[in-house]
Amino acid sequence: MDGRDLVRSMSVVGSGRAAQGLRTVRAAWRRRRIDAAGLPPRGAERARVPGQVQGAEPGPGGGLIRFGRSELRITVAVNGAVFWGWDGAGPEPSYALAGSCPEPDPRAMLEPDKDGGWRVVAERVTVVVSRHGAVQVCTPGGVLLRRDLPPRWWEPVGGGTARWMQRSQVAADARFFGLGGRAAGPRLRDGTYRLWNTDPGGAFGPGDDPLYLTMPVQLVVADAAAHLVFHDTTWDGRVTLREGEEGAGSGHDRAGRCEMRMEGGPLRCWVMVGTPARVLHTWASLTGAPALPPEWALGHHHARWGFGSEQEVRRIVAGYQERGLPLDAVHLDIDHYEGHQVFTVDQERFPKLPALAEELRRDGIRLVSVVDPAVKAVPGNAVYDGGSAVDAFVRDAAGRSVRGEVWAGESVFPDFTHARVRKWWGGLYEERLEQGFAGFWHDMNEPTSFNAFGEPTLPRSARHALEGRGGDHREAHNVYALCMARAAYEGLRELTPRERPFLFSRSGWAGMQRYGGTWSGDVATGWPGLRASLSLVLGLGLCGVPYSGPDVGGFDGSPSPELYLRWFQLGAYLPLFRTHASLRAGRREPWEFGPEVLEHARVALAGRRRLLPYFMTLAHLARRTGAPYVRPVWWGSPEDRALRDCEDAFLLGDCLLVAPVMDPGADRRAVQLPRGRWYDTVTEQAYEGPAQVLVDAPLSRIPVLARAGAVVPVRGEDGGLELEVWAPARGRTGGGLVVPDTGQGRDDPAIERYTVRLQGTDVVVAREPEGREGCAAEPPYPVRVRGLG
Ligand code: NBV
Repeated sequence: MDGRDLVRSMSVVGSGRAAQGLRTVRAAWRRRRIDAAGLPPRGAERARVPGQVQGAEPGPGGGLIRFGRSELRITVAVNGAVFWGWDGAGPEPSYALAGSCPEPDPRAMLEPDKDGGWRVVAERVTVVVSRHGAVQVCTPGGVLLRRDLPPRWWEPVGGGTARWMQRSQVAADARFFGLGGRAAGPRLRDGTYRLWNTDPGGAFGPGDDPLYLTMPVQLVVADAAAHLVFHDTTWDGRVTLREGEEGAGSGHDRAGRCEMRMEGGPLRCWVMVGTPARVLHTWASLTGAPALPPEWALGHHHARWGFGSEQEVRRIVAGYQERGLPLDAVHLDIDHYEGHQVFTVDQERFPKLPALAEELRRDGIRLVSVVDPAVKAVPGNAVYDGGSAVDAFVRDAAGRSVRGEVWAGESVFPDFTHARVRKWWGGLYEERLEQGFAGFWHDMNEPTSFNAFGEPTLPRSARHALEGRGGDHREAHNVYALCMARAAYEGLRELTPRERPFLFSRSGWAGMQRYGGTWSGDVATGWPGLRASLSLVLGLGLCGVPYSGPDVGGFDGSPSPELYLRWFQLGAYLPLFRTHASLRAGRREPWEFGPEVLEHARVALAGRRRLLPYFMTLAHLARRTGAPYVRPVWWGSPEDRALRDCEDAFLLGDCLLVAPVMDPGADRRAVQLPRGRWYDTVTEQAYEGPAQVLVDAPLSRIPVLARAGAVVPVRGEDGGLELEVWAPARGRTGGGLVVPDTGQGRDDPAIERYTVRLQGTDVVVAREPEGREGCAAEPPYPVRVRGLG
């Protein structure tokens, strides 16, 4: 038992749940016993490398290259992504891919290269394979982006799963991003990052790794180009990164390095090359378009672990209403369950939930329900009985159901890697809809099971269907939450065919954006936690998951009024804007921090409401292009190295640059601007980038700058759509996209395009014609020009 285990078990014991504390000790022993019996002992292993090249066979989009002790399959897909798999691994089956694998690009050819190697030349990338099996990814102009050295496997002598290791080199100037949600990012510094979805078991800060949502996706940004590499294997692993160094003027650069060590699974990967926007577009075309949230989900949410009753919910809602503060959703945590059992309601404390939901909905407020995967293992619990009837729960290698310990007590876990189980689980959301819930918040789905020692999850030997292939938890663990999200999403689509399902999930994996978003989990209250919040949102966006946000104010403890306000101001510009906190944490309502904070929070809330049409536009653009709403400042100019290292500001879409305050006592801050003119959206002062500028950041607001020429769709005073247009710089033009959508239905409104130009001292805004014959028209909304000084 290490120190952390001890803290984990003590915190459960110490929280007054002594009986549960003891059960976590039992659960941990049980887990250990199951694995001792169910996992093959690690015996002698044989190391292997590919060996010398033997020959090659061209095939569609690439071909197969044979080595003495392995073979490598390379295929360029029509979307420009390159796939390669060792030992003959193909792209399917895969949990990440949306639907089936894209068609091979017939233009990509396998050709002999010098020294006995081979190469595949495609439109956006050239892949060169050496005769020993090193794989180089180059731009079409021949600049090297990544070199994968020949991999190495360790195979158990008696047969079984092989571990593998892959070392790679990237440009000396390259920066690493991604790997899922990392608290210490977004730029991933030298260190080892684990790929194993983990509940850190308490509030986390920048030093904690891994967290709930990991994925083997790296976005590497260098002068020559960006590339995204995805190792499509769900197993546990570790990625060690080391940034390169440039030998100033000496010409002796040290390459950046990446070493990946995986406990099993195929050695196969996808690589996409281009600008960040292009790479993310290709990634979304491969793994699926991000689900579109309903408009209300882009508003302000209030959650709380510890809403004791319907009256308490009403009291909080009234607090918002009496003060005229916008509120769009209220989240009910596990305390509204009967004895913490999922898909139940405590009838004493929440006797008329559907009526409460209806009442709130009339005021424009939706109810969101937490949903935990663990099911209390007692006959008479309808979910347990129903699941048992369809053989839904995970079993161990001996065929006994695996029991863990979660909130409700001894629990079993649905095996979401089975289509039948997903179907059954998806149907259970009908009960939630009948209770009046409009959205769903998946928690504890790493999956977490409280164990006093060892890992807080299921035994590694627990069996899973894995879509009929069969396997164990080592392979299924990281996709457990992804499959749970799929179950809910598909169930909701059937149950409410005319609505957009809204769900977000604590854990997940590559491709989870197809079903919804995520949130930070239990981020520690404190200034480092505030920084970690932004890191998570940025990093996840670069992995293709654009909708997320933190617990505003942090999960535990009590933020100072200043910290709470700065968090609130940041949250107001993130996709999921939600205040939430733990059972024992201090209050989080904006009026609990004194009149000054209340007034500033009111401004942040009003600002968010005003920006709703912009957020909705960003949601549509994310769905169509894969571009996250929240982007690093280098998004449009990745070659600007000063921007690449900037982690304390972000672009919200194309139009806005948000510079949150993440240090106590600050009333000004430095902002690294990308090229072009930027206006402070409050003072309208213009700044010229690229530059580092000092801007005012009084307690009343965080700096938000608008790009000259931008068209920002906003909600006007009367609730209608308006265009806020920022004057282009002299000699420049501007423009923007608007997707007018105020709904929650399935229809897909067309994208409207606007152009902006200066005519004398006037700013002229025109709507671009839709068809070829049409002519430019006046915008159908009121236009407000700003920045004319
Ligand atoms: O359901 C209770 C909490 C929830 O409030 C939080 O947001 C989750 O991240 N949940 C974790 C389980 C308990 C954590 C100590």
